[in-house]
Amino acid sequence: MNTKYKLTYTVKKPLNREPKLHDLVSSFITQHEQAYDRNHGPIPHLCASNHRVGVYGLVQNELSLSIPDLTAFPQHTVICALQCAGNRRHTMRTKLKEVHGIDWFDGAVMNCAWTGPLLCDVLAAAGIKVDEKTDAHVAFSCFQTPCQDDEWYGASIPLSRALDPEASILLALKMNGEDLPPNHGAPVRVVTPGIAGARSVKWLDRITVQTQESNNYYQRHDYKILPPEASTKEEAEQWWDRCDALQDMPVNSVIGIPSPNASVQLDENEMVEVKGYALPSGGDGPIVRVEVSGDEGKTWTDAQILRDESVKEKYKGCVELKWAWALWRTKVKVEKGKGRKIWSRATDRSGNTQKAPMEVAWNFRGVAYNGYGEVDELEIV
Ligand SMILES: Nc1nc2c(c(=O)[nH]1)N[C@H]1C(S)=C(S)[C@@H](COP(=O)(O)O)O[C@H]1N2
Ligand SMILES: [Mo]
Repeated sequence: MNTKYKLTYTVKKPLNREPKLHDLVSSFITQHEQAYDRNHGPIPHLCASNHRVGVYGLVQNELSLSIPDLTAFPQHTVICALQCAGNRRHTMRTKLKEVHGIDWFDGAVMNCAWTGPLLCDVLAAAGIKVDEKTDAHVAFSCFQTPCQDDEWYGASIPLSRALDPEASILLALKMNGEDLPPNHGAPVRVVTPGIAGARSVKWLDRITVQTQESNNYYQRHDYKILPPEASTKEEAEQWWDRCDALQDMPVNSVIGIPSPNASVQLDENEMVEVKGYALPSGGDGPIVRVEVSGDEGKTWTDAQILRDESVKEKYKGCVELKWAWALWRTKVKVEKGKGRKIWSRATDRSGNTQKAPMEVAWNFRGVAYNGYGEVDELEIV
């Protein structure tokens, strides 16, 4: 363990928190104060002036890159949603069956503008020794602190994805135009658009091109969709090696306004205003449609997908919204009374759409839940 730098929080009690949904859906770009935190260990406060990222493994030239070295590569800005695989776990737990993991509600996601070199450019500088067709992987490691289940934090993605410039995978130095804050990975983190947040390794120390996936606990023993028969920790043991690591996240949407249990006054047209976010599946963005139902799916109304023009102005040259979330709003009819529900259903460019909650398969870790967005226990007056 590196004890040269300040650490905050502990292995036993890492920082894990999510913002209020009402606030989260109020801004297209998530400010870092509003962004969820997910840590498997303490937060290291590293010094940008002596930090280095090593590039090792199946490469022609091993590299040791300082932050100025990373800044010397062409810099790209990508607006993307970064989401914990366990986002919405609470809904899976309450609608389907008990699951194992942090009780995330719908706020373990942020939509930020990330800036830094493309991973593929850094790999090109090192020179890859295997051809694109070989089943190889790019592993990311952080050795700064021990974690709850391993001595270090690591993840990997397929080499083919890492080499694809269209995949927009970054070694991010900036978040929303400013240096990364320590809790989000300063001075450099990986950002893997469309892929589960677990692969976006913070406080990046090393990139390794290898023939195996990362052997870190969080790649091999967590962040997988196990089949429903793996229903206890003991049963899960037989499945970890047989299931693929979760990479692309599924299409999703969530209702942020109104809040559950709220008492909502109908407007002059007897309608309720509804707002939320929607996320495309993996690389299949952007979101093309969001529908909302105030009568448990009998009728659906198309929501308006909101476009934030100021973002185009601020992040010129980065108007591609394929990886971003979509914020949306609409008004729906809901009958007066108690115990009312509103649902949302998103569809992305490739036609992937959400299923009704009861059609979603349960999994032991409660990852990648994407049943309809739902707000319930409303009192409509
Ligand atoms: N080094 C390191 N990187 C990490 C993690 C971690 O615990 N340690 N958590 C991962 C997980 S599970 C998620 S969802 C995202 C969360 O990023 P955030 O804390 O910036 O929200 O970081 C990923 N990168
Ligand atoms: Mo996560």
